[in-house]
Amino acid sequence: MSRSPYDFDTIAAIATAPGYGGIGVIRLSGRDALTLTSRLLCAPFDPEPQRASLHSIPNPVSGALLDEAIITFFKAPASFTGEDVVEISCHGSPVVLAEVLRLLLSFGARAAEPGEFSLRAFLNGRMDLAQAEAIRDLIHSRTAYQAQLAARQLRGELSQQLQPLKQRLIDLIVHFESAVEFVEDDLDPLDIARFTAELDDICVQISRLADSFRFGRIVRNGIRLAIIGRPNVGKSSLFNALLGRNRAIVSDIPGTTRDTISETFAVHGIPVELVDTAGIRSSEDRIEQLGVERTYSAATDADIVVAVLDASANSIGDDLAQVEGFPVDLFAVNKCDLDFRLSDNDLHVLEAIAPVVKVSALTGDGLQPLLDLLYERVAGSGAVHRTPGGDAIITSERHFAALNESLGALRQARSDLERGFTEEIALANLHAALKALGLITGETLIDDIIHRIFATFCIGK
Ligand SMILES: Nc1nc2c(ncn2[C@@H]2O[C@H](COP(=O)(O)OP(=O)(O)OP(=O)(O)O)[C@@H](O)[C@H]2O)c(=O)[nH]1
Ligand SMILES: [Mg+2]
Repeated sequence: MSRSPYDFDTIAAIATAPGYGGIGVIRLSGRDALTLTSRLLCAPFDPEPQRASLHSIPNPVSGALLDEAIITFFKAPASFTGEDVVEISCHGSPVVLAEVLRLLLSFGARAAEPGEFSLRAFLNGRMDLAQAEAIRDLIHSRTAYQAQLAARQLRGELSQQLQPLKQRLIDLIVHFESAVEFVEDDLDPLDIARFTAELDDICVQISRLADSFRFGRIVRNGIRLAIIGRPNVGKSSLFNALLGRNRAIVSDIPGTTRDTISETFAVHGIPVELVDTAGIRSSEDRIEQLGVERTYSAATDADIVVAVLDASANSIGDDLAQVEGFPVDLFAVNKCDLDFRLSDNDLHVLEAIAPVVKVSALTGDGLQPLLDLLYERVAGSGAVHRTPGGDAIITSERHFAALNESLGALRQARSDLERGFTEEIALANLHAALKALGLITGETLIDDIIHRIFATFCIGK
């Protein structure tokens, strides 16, 4: 049988999350996957590939039944890792899973390192690095939109978008290499114009991808939003209304919230850490003072600060005085279900500082416009990337750095050409640009970096 270029030992791990469940899966990958399974079953195991079958797993010493399991065999190379893979679906008992894994290890399997199955899939050419990273991101996604982006990358969207750019760079490199080899004279000015135009266009495409990281970073990391304001304006009520549950204590006693509370929710797929804060006022109460200090820190640490005002108050003077000096991104004028006492002039004053949304935490009115405005504020023009089937969105710092490295080299190559430098000099930068793009898909990564990337995966994946 022909071996893959990477001929590894057989690894085993529990692939499902810890805890109790309907089923729990143990995954084996490597040349001895079938033999080890036969030893586990104390019986010959010669299954049809890609088919699931029911088997009894006995205790090898007493012969008593340990569990009944559905076992699926994926024959190399048509498996996740590209090697022989066996997936043993036991009942989801941590005790049974641990015992089955222990038996497999005692028969000679090795416990898989985090991400080792995906590492093998990558090394055996089953997927490129960007796709393998997408599996990790898909597993760790906190919002449906994050999962959707990861799934698009897993399907190869980013790799496919990079492929034609890499091909165009290769064409340029081939052209220059042959020019260096065969042409005595300098490049024709017409040729230079053609090459610089081609480089410009490649730069535009790479820049577009790199620019998507502005939005991609937010989708990946989320934002922190602090709700601030005077006591009793309805900050905790707004916090609860946005979360959709009564997390914070609400009362008509000013100074109810003493400490910051935070919870995460999603706004159009972006994870938002919402922070409720103590109402700002000067107080003799030491605990309240400490709470207000925390409000200051929360507002400083936040990406977005929403200041809440009371629409039924006679003037905005008090409310504004308390939030003065804070970097307010948005005013939420709350309690709009009551008498609206703010004058047009008050609203103009506010609007001169930041956008204003009228809301009622009590009835829910105005909450959707508030969320839409928040989204616009954080996503900005990046919001256009949300259209399905659009360009790939970069969500990884590593990919962003590689794109920028490639852009830097391309711009250097372009300016060298324009300034009449030799093709050799431009070539060095074109090679560097191509290599940087290859970092994303893993073609030009050194072993050490590859192992560090896969170590961020979970065990069993
Ligand atoms: N009518 C009306 N009452 C509201 C609204 N939002 C909050 N309230 C009431 O206003 C009072 C204060 O609400 P909280 O949410 O505790 O106010 P807060 O800003 O968190 O106050 P502190 O924690 O003391 O700083 C409570 O009695 C709420 O029921 C609203 O939209 N409409
Ligand atoms: Mg409160």
